[in-house]
Amino acid sequence: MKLLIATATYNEVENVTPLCDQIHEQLPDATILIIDDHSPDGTGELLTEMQKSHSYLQVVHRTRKLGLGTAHKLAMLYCLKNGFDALITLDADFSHHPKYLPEMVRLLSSHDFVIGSRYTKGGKLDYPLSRKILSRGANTLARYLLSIPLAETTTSYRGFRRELLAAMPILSIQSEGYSFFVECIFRVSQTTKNVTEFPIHFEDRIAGISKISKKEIYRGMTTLLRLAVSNIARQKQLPVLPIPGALKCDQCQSEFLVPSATQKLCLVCGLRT
Ligand SMILES: Nc1nc2c(ncn2[C@@H]2O[C@H](COP(=O)(O)OP(=O)(O)OP(=O)(O)O)[C@@H](O)[C@H]2O)c(=O)[nH]1
Ligand SMILES: [Mg+2]
Repeated sequence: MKLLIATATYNEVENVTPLCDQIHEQLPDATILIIDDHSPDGTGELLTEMQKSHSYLQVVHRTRKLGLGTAHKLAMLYCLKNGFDALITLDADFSHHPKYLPEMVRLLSSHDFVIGSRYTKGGKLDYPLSRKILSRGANTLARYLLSIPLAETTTSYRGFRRELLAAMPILSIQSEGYSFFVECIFRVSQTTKNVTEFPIHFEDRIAGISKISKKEIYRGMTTLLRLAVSNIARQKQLPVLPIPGALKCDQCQSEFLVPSATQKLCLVCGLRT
């Protein structure tokens, strides 16, 4: 299986080298894709340097902070465009430990979608109590309001088979920040029933600081309500739009120009036209 392991980074200079090394140790044949949003701490420069010694590392340098959701959307399209059989995504801060990657790959051989789960039997979460309550509440709400047959619905430690990515309405996912993950899993569960989860121990980040803001939490709640309405109304699954390619971005020439609310958005340089 030709595997793509993707992560998004914003100020992860202390984490990227050990992360790449540990992913490579677990899955020596996989390609690693890192999408960096011009991190002020020099993550992007370090990645450029690392590419000289890490032949399996591919990097997309975006010109500014374009959000976690657009980075993951780009990873999904990158997987499809570059002929990978499966995509696995994870955070760069070791909350999603690379030691679980072989189990993820094993489960992907018989499932369209796999998620590393803090809330299934055997899973564990190291957050402080207030964040534990917030996370548990959001997961439970999402599970029941959106009829998702999984205990974990928000974390980004996920595996997708190529066939699923090709069949799901990736380009119709509207969220650009953290709420991308709940919207994405809702569309996954509408596309396939062959999904599974396995327990992980989610450790709080070892290095660097958190980027989640109160605004993102608020956006998460409004996204959940928007999707719940669509679920209750039993809105039909959205059309699967063709993967972009014919049109190139005027500014950076990338082929990752996708529809957004009223305009087109370049997932690489952020130009809206
Ligand atoms: N490219 C990109 N990556 C981002 C952005 N925001 C966060 N990230 C990365 O996304 C991953 C998750 O972000 P975190 O800050 O760890 O979010 P979290 O796990 O909810 O919060 P903490 O673990 O408490 O820090 C990390 O790898 C971040 O570096 C962004 O705007 N752009
Ligand atoms: Mg984190």
